[in-house]
Amino acid sequence: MIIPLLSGVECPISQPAVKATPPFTWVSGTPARYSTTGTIRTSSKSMSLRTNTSFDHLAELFRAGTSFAVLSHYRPDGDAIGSSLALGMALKNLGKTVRILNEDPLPETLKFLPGSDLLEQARPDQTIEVETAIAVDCANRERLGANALAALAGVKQWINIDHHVSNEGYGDLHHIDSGAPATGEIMFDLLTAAGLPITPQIADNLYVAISTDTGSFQYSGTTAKTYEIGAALIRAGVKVYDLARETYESYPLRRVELLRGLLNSMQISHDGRVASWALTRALTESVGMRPEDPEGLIDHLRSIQGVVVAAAFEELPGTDDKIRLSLRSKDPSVDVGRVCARFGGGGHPMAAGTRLAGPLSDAQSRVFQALHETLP
Ligand SMILES: [Mn+2]
Repeated sequence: MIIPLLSGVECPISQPAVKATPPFTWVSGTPARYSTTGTIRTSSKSMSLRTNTSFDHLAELFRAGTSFAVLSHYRPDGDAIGSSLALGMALKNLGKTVRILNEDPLPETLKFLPGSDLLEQARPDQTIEVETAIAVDCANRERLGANALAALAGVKQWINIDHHVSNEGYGDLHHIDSGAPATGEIMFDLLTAAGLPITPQIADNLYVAISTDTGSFQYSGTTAKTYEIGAALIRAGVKVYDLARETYESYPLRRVELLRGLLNSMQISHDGRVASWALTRALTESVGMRPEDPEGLIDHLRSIQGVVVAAAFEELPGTDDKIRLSLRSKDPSVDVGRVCARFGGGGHPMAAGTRLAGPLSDAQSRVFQALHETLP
C-alpha cells in the first residue's frame, strides 16, 4: 500500500522515491517506467489516471519558447540542483533566455557543479519575467518556496518534471515517472529524446543528480538502466572519481563533528533492531550546523547489522517543543510510513517522517512504543 507524502509534512527524505522499491512506487507492479508517453497511475487509491506530456511535446515547447525559468524544491539536494542546472544549461545551449533559481542558496557542498554560478536565490519582492517555468524534482508547488513562486507569478505556463510518487501533477503540463530513482534519470532521457547535446558540464550535473539520489547507484530503485545512463554520462565526459571525491569526500569537518555528537546520543533498542539518535538544539548550535549537514547521516544507523529501523529525532528551533522524526526501514514488511502516519506524518514504507510534540524524551517513548507494536 502506498501512503502518499502528506503536504506540509516534513518528509525528511530528500529523495522520497529513491529508497522505495518498485513494488511501492507502482500500484500495479508493472514496470511501466520506460514509456515516455501515456499514463501512469497516481498514488491515490482512486486509481485515477493522469497523462504525462511526451518528451517529444516537451522538446517542441523548448524549441518554440524564448524564455524559461528552471527551479526546484527548497533545501535543495544533488538531484534538485543537478537536474536544474542540466536542464537550464541545455536550454541556454539552445539559445534561450534562462533563469535558474531556488528558494534557498546553493549548498556549499554542491558548489563544484559546473554552472552552479548560474543558480540564483529567489529574493522577496522579485519579479522574473519568463514565458515558461519548469519545476524539476519537486513533489508539490509549496516546496518551490514562497519567494520563488511570487517571483514567477506572471508566468504563462508551468511544467512539472519529477519522480516523486507523491507528485499529484501540479502545473499545466507534467512528466512524472515515479519509477525513476532520480529526476536526473528522467532529465537524461528528456534531453536525449529532444536531441539536446549532453555536454560534459551537463553530464557532470546529471551524474551527480543520479548518484546522490541513488546512494551511489545502490538503493533499491537502481536498475540496469540507471547504470546504462551512468555509462553514457561517462562517455560524455564524466570523470567518476573526480565527481565522487567532490560529492562524497569533501564534507566540511563540521558535518563530521555533527556525526560525532549524534553517535554520542545513539541508542540501540528493541533487541538490537532499532538504532536511534537525537539531534538536540544544543548540538545544532555547538557545531554551527547548516541545513544540508545531516543529509545522509542516518545511513550510519541503517548500516548496523541487525538493525531493522533507523530513527533520527531532531529538536526543532522555536518555543513550541516540536520534534522532527525521520524513520528508515531495511525490511519491506516493517512499514515506517504507517508508523509516521500514526503521528500525523507520512512517507513510504521504507522511508518516512513526521513531527511530534516534545519534549524529546516523551516523543522518543511514544515512537519506541509504536515501533514495539510494529516490529514482528
Ligand atoms: Mn530526486
